[in-house]
Amino acid sequence: MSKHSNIVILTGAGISAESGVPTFRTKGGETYWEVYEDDLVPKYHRVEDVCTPEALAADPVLVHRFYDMRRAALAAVQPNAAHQALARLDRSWSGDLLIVTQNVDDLHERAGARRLQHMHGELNSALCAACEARAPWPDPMPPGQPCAMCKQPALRPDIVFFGEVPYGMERIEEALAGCDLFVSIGTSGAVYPAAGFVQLARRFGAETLELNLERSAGSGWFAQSRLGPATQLVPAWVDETLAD
Ligand code: BV8
Repeated sequence: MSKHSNIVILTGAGISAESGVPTFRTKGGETYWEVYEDDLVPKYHRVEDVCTPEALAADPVLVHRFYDMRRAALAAVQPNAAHQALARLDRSWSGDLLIVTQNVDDLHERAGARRLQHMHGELNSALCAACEARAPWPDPMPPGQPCAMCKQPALRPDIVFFGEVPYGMERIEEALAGCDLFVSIGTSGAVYPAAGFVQLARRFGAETLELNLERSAGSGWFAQSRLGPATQLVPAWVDETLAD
């Protein structure tokens, strides 16, 4: 890869997989979350049942419990070599760099990444559905928690559900317009607008690289695809980029 100045990196569930954070599963064309509840048998939650505003309105107890379980599971996982390599790149890179993550876990920041945008929200944050105030929230969040700002019993997981607008889109589009390298790590390319970022980057003339365990829905858009586990591919790519 030639020398670059400004880099945008998109990450998905695959970068956290080797930390033990379950990715999506698709069975018979349906997308599920594989969630380990108290017992060791994974339970499958259909995305439509837990990741839409309609699901939150229809069954707040289920949706809050689903996110409580995933938030609690964060205490048992650690950043892996891929998160650490990206944080090292972030610290050493003198050009523009933005890590855009679709993930709602906190593993990028725990590895030390700073130039980071959570476009689908964060497990450790609460959003007030009444006044849109946000607050750090590492604990369980039963439905109806009062907002510290407006006092309404309206706190919800600070998560971008399907049909809601992802966070930081202006910042992301600006970074894509100015980058000369776009790297996608551990994402299936199943969810938009994230899945379309590679096409935007190409239109702006950037070089494009995919690092993924297997071919994804978007592989055809990338100038180069390297297949393998993120904990091997990402540190090697960061070494290569810093040595350029
Ligand atoms: C929006 C919440 C308008 C947090 C999530 C029809 C066509 C096109 C689009 C649509 C359509 N109908 C509706 C839409 C839009 C919709 C959408 O894309 N639907 C899909 C299902 C078709 N999108 C939306 O609604 C978005 N909003 O469009 O608003 C708008 C847009 C722009 C500007 C203004 C307005 C909102 C989408 C956000 C939904 N919320 N999550 C949470 O609970 O997690 S998305 C959810 O799915 C996850 O957060 C994650 O982002 C995504 C799953 O994708 P991945 O991260 O890629 O994970 P996955 O498991 O699928 O893949 C893992 C990959 O890793 C695999 O490829 C695997 O091979 C690889 N891997 C595994 N292990 C490893 C590995 N790689 C390396 N190493 C390993 N060890």
